Order: sequence, then C-alpha cells, then structure tokens
Amino acid sequence: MARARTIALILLPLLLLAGCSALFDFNLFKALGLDKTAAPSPSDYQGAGGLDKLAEDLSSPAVIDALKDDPAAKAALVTFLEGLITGGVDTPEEQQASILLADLELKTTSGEEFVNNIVTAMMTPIDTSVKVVDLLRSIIPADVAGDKTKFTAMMQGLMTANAMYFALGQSIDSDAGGDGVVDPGKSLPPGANAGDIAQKAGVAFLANAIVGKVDGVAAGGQSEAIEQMYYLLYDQINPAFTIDPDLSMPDPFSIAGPELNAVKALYSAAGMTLPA
Ligand SMILES: [Ca+2]
Repeated sequence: MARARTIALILLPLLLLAGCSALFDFNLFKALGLDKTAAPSPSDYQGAGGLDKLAEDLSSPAVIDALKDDPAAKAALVTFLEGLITGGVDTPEEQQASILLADLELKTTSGEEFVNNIVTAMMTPIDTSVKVVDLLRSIIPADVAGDKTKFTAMMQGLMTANAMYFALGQSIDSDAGGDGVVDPGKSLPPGANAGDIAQKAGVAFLANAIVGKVDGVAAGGQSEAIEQMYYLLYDQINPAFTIDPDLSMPDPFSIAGPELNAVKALYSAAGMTLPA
C-alpha cells in the first residue's frame, strides 16, 4: 500500500507537468474545428519537419475525431510510422516515430483518458489485494464501458503504446537489458515532453502487466486475455473461458526485467525515479 502511495506521489507532478504543456500547446483554431477536419494522410507528413507537423496535428481534437471516424486513415498513419521504425528505435526520427505511434493509439482509442483516470485512481491507496475487476471498473472511460469493440481497441492501443515506450526506453538506455538510467550522450528527441511520455509509459506498462496476469491464468495469448477482461468487467459469460473473477492486481514494479528498466529510463529522462 505504501508503494501505491509512492507511485501516486510520482505520477501527480507528472500529470501537472503534462497538463501545463497541454495548455501551452492548445490550438484554439484546431480545437474549434476551424481548420481542416478531414483525416490526414501520410502524404501530409513527408520530408523534413513532417513528424513535427504530425505531432502538432495529434494535439488537435478535431484531427483526432477525424481519425476516430476514419479507421482506414488511422491505419495508413500507423503503417507510415511503423515503416519508420522497422529497423528498431535509435535515431531521433525513430524515437519521434515511436512516441507519435504511441500517442496516435492512445488518443484515438480512449487510451489517453484511461491514463488520466488511472492516475486519479492512484491518488487513493490501492494494493495488490485489490481485484483487477474493481480497479478497472473504476477507471474505464465512460465511452468505452460496455462497448467491446472500443474496449478492445483501447487495450490493444495501450499494448502498442507499451511496445513503443519499451523501444523508446531502450533507445536511451542501451546497456544489455538496460539499467534504468539514461546512458551518457543519449536523450529523447528534441521537443519531446519527457514528463508526458513517462506518465503514459508507466500506465501502459501497468496495463500490460494486468493483461499479462490475466493471460497467465488464461494461457490463451494477449488478444484472448483482453477479451476475457471484457467479460470479467461486464459479467458476461463465455463458456470457452475459465475466468477467476477474484483475480488480484499485479504489482508491476516488482516485475524486474528489461521492460521495467525501459520505463525507469523514461522516468529518469523526466528527472524522476520509480520505486525499486
Ligand atoms: Ca543505462
């Protein structure tokens, strides 16, 4: 329980940090939908400065709404960004692509709202005796609750974001397996909001740990684990699954390994440390 409080104390300043940045990045014209509302395509972001432009567009609610309404356009952007990091994440451009792919998934699937809700949930003491179901019910964004398609998209988005942050963390902490500390001479790409990235990476890592725990019981792979979580949450029965409704929360920060070290490295890039 003490650890959960410590996590809350770490996440709170990050949330405030990210909130200030969002305020300064806010673009009234885009928010009011006074500019383009058609979903963008990769051709909008070719060449020098293209990814900066994409970053700016992804901060626009109008663009996000357009992408939510146009799955093909979103898929084209995902493919575009994936194409920039096929060889791994190392250069500033590759780092920026991984950050943008995570943002794209979180913003178009309610994942970002999930991140904010989970930070709020962490303000009250929780521990590993808490049921997964109870925690999730308290933080699932309203527009996702009871909607299997949206729930699945959000969870898959968080899993993609987690993979991106893992690669990003390793790009700045490239010791074998990582040691959770940014290597000399390594950094996040210019303009990156380290606090925002660390917060999202922490929550994506937690979401991945929850799915992993459900998967550990179900042994049917990540997609099936996400489906099981949905049934767990909404008391639906699928005879194919053996679900333990009392499954307790994992303690993600006790799971040592390269994935945790990558998250620690991203926290370290933001000038913060995670509990050991
Ligand atoms: Ca290191």
